[in-house]
Amino acid sequence: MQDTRHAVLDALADGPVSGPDIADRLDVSRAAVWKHVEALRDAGFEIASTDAGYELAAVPDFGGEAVEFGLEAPFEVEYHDAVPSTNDRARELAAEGREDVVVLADEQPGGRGRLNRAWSSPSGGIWLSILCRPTVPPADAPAFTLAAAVATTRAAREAGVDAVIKWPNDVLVPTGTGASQTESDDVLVPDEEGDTRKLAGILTEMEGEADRVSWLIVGIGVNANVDVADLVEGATSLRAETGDVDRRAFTQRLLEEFHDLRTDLERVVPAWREHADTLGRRVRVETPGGEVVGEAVDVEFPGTLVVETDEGPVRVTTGDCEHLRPV
Ligand code: BT5
Repeated sequence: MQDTRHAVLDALADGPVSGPDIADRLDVSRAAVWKHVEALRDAGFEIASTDAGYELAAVPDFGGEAVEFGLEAPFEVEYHDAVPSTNDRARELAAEGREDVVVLADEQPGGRGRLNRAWSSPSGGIWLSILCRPTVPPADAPAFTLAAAVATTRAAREAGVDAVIKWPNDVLVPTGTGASQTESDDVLVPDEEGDTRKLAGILTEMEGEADRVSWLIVGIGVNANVDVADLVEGATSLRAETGDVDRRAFTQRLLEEFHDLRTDLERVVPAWREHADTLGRRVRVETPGGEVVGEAVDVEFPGTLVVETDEGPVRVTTGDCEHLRPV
């Protein structure tokens, strides 16, 4: 949101205040104030005009201005009712040299997961991409994926859903029906189906040189106020787990938490461990170099999974991870 519009909105929130008063305070013309008030009304803000002046009466449920209003993180939010993929739109903004912009959409007909897998993104979700330009080497980029997983998990927990993180980027909700872990590891099967359901996923993309990230886009998809029937099998939504949520508040919490963590990357891994469901489990990780099977014993900065295998510890930086359980 433009700075003056932001200031007009803040003045209205502290209202009632007259148009001339706002104009004097912000050193702009009365016509400009009127233009901003009308633009805010068009964006869904209810602005009452009383004898005492203008006053903010209601904030829209969702949208760019709505999320920016009261957001305690320095992001501009570009909202779309529908955009093929917020990550693709963020890439366009990156090419224009922008930073600290969040692209947010209600619906994404071309949502993408990792390795170009399809990501179902019906209307009612929270589909967003954060474009930033951290001054870190590319090798540190995974820490931002972990930070996004922590931020999403914390926002979900505050909304009343017991979310956990599966390495590296899945936010899951346990169904409570799974077999408990035992020491036996004779026969192991993936516990994807039935034991946990996927609530959110993260897709981090970046461009950079050997020693410096140029831009980083963290795409986060949260199945918020959507029916599970409109998602893929094995998915869940906030609606299914706890009922519809205030998407504006949820998005603000997520962005604020992400911002806090990105400014202090040292805190990311300890925060991730707190919510991790992967540590202490038997896992099978499909990596570009082959399959790694063993017990996930730790995560190290910037997001490396340490798997204790029969041949000793193996450090995995990327791959698809399955939690295994004995049959
Ligand atoms: C991910 O990929 O989990 C990353 C998803 C990132 C989506 C966000 S939305 C905003 C931004 N814009 C984009 O275009 N993308 C990002 P991956 O780990 O590869 O998981 C993909 C797999 O999850 C698919 O193959 C399906 O099996 C499953 N899946 C697809 N849609 C899902 C959904 N809505 N909920 C849960 N699981 C889903």
